[in-house]
Amino acid sequence: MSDTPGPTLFSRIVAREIPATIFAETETLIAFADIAPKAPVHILVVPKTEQYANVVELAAGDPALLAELVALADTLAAEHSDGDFRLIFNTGAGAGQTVFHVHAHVLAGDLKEGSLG
Ligand code: D5M
Repeated sequence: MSDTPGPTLFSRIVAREIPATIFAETETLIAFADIAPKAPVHILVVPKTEQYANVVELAAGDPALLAELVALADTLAAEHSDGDFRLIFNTGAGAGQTVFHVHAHVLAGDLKEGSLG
């Protein structure tokens, strides 16, 4: 997936070329349902720009955008659950990252205590 030329999968969702259940969209971010949910609420929050492959690049290149992403995750967790949530950034193929366009997994709602998701 990461080696496919052209727009990333998530850029194609931003462009509405691939359908998704979209929960929020701002000038800089989009949030939509994960296609394979791992929790009662499982939302991906994604910068529209595909210039950052992972959260380390995003934090170094645009920390304000990372802060916006965290704030949107918080808002969505409050809207869709009780406000508590896990925020997961898989970073690198060995950690399970499959889409190399930075994205946060927002997991919420009846999470198993002590589990990392
Ligand atoms: O997370 C990539 C995530 O992207 C994974 O949880 C599945 C999700 N995914 C893949 N295709 C789609 C579509 N079309 N819509 C919504 N969600 C999707 P990673 O951290 O890279 O493993």
